[in-house]
Amino acid sequence: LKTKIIGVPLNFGANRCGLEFSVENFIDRYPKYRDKIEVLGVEKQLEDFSTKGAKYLNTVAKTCEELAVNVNKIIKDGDFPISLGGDHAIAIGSIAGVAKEKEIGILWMDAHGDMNTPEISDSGHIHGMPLAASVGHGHSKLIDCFYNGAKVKKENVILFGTRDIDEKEQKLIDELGIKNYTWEMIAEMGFEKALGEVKEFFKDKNLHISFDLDGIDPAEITAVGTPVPGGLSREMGKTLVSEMIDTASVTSIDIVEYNPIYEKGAETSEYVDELLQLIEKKIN
Ligand code: DIR
Ligand code: MN
Ligand code: MN
Ligand code: MN
Repeated sequence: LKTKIIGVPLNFGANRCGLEFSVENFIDRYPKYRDKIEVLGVEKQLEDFSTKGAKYLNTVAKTCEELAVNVNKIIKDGDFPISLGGDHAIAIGSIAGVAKEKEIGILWMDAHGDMNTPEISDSGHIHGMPLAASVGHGHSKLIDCFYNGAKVKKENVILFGTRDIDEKEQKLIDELGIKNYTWEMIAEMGFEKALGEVKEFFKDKNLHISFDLDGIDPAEITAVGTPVPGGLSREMGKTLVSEMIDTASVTSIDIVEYNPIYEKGAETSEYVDELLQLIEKKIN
C-alpha cells in the first residue's frame, strides 16, 4: 500500500473565503509535499441560484465527481488515497470513489454532524451535508455522485467528537439511528473508553476516516472556519487515527477544513503535516 495525496481546495461547500488557499499554502510551508500532492482544480460551474437549500450545488457536485474518479483509480491500483481539503463537502467524492470497490464503514470525526439536507439545513452550505448524502439522504446530485445511490449503510457510521448539531439535523440523526459519540459523552466516559468501543465496532472492517480539523479543540487548532469550544486534543486526534489503522482495515482518509486565513501561527499546518507523516509511516 502506498499513500497518494489529492489536494482539493474547495471552498464552495462552506461558502467561506480562505479554504481555496488551503492546499497551496500548505505546500508553500512544506515544500517536501510539492511533488507528493496532486492538486485538483476547482472548476466553477453555472449555478441555478433559485435552487434553495444547497449553495453552489453544481460546482460542488462536479468537484466531488472528479475527486471520486481519482480516488477510485488509487483504490483500484491497490493504494491508499488521502484527500486533503478544502471544505468537508469533498468527502462525498472521496467516499464514493472508495465505496464503488469496497463495502466500507465511516468514522466521522467532527465538531458537527454534517447530517443536514437541503430541506432542513439552516445555512444551505453543502459542507454540512456530506455524511447525510453518503448514507443516501439529501439532493440527488450529491447522493448520486460517481454512481447512483447511497454509498454506506447508516449502521456502519460513527460520528465522533460532535458538539454543534443543528436541531433538525439531530432529528435526522435520531431517526436514522446514527451512532454519535458527542464530545460531552467522550469527556464523561473518557477518551480511552470511547476509542475502545469504536475500535471494537470497526475491528477488521474496511473503514474510511473523515477527519474534520474542527473536531480538534480550537484552543489547540486555529485554522478552521467554524470553531466550536471543546473537542479532542491534538494528541487524541493522532491516537484515534493511529489506533484505527492498527485495528481496522483503513482504506482511505480525508483531512479537511484547513483554512489558513484563520491561522494564528503555523500550528494547524504543522498538525496536518504531523497527521500526514503518521499516516504515511503506518501505511507505506
Ligand atoms: C452547520 C455547520 N451545521 C451547517 N456545519 C459545519 O452549516 O450545516 N460543518 N461547519 O463542518
Ligand atoms: Mn465537517
Ligand atoms: Mn466541522
Ligand atoms: Mn451549527
